[in-house]
Amino acid sequence: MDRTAQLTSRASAHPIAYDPPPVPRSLHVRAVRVLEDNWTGASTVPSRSLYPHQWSWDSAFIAIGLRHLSPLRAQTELETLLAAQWADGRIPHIVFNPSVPLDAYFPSPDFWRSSTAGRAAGAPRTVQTSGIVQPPVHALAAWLVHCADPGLSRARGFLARVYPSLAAWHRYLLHRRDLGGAGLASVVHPWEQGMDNSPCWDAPLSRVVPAPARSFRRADLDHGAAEDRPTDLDYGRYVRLATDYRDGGYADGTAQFAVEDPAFNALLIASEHALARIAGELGATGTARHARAQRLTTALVDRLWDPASGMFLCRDIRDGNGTLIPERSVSGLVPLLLPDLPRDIATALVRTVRGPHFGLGATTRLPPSYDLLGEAFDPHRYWRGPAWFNTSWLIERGLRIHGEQEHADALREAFLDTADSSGFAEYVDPYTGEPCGAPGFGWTAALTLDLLHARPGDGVTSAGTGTFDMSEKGGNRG
Ligand code: 9WN
Repeated sequence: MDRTAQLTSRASAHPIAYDPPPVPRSLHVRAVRVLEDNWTGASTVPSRSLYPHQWSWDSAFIAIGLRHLSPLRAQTELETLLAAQWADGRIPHIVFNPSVPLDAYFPSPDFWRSSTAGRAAGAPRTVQTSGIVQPPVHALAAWLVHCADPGLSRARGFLARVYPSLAAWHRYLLHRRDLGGAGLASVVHPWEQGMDNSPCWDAPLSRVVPAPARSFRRADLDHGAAEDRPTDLDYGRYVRLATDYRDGGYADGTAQFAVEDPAFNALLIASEHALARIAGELGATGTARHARAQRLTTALVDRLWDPASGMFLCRDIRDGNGTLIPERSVSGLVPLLLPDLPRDIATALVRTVRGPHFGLGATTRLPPSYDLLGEAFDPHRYWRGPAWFNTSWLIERGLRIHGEQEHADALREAFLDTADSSGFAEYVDPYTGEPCGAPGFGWTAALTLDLLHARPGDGVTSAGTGTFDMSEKGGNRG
């Protein structure tokens, strides 16, 4: 049976009340092909050319799409990543594939030296990883993967096996990374937040002395256009921060770059709600976790909400005053994902994403990564303007959760059209949809499958319920 037929037969074995729009078979098939091409046997690379290893938040998004194709492969994707977790709880941002040549990606395993430099922090001995992290989408992904086939999940003990790792991961972020002392997690490198060269980092990065250009060789320019990628100066600073972290044994607390970011923390909150659901499925009570997620939401609003901008901003923990960074990034819209957000804040976020700074539904069809009116805006350069598919997926979900069905439907349609017409590009020009970066990108294809096959609101309830009630597909299909 081919995969499309498998999917159809699995879906019909579990009839659901929602009548989804017809799935364009050819788009489904094209997205599946990307995921097949990028599959290594145990995980999925973001891109065969530019990113030939396993990336942390990519794998979480990829698992969310893979669950519609093969729940087993989706479980395996997450299990492979978690097998590289450090003893202190961190999930590394890259798990290196030992069969890929060292010069295929920079920084390579011999830069991070995880098994030696990371020994005190509990890096694994048998697998090489980076030493920084990425946004915690994993518990949310694990729950959604479980919900796609609870019978298989239970038979394999999937949630029981991943729960302790996910709990340790959240503990690491909430304790070791609370560098601002207000309960939120800080990122200590732009790569940790996932939006590498966002203009939000320009001010905190300007205090970092770049590593000399001759001390490293970028591999990304072998595959990507220089004008679409971060600059050499950015790279010098990324290398300096990573080198200092490594040379300090990956111990937390002394980083010269430390930022509280809205998307990173919103994803942590969404994942904490998911972990509560997972605990419930395993027979424990998730009440304490839901309560913690609500406290975190309060901290997020207290620390990062900026009423004047109508969105969340980043807080620079190391500038001497802990000030909000006056740059509008798509990161500041991602908290829309949270059902517990105060109503007035959710309303303001919807207004902002549709207003002149992001232009959704007016000048753009997908939300740009950065303020269209910002001085640093560039429609092609990495996270300084182009539209990305993972953030579009998160905002589509947020719009739906907060009852904005019409806007969510338009964004879903724009996502699917653009993913298809761009050849599942890594990112696109927000005005024209012109493809940029790597073609055949993992999370673009995976999230296409999710938007094609998931029920709207799948895994979450709408706002106002006080919890993330993600039970609609889980719990009773085993
Ligand atoms: C550094 C893999 C990753 C994504 C990030 C994206 C880019 C790496 C790079 O690619 O970052 O981690 O080399 O630029 O910014 O979000 O996870 O797809």
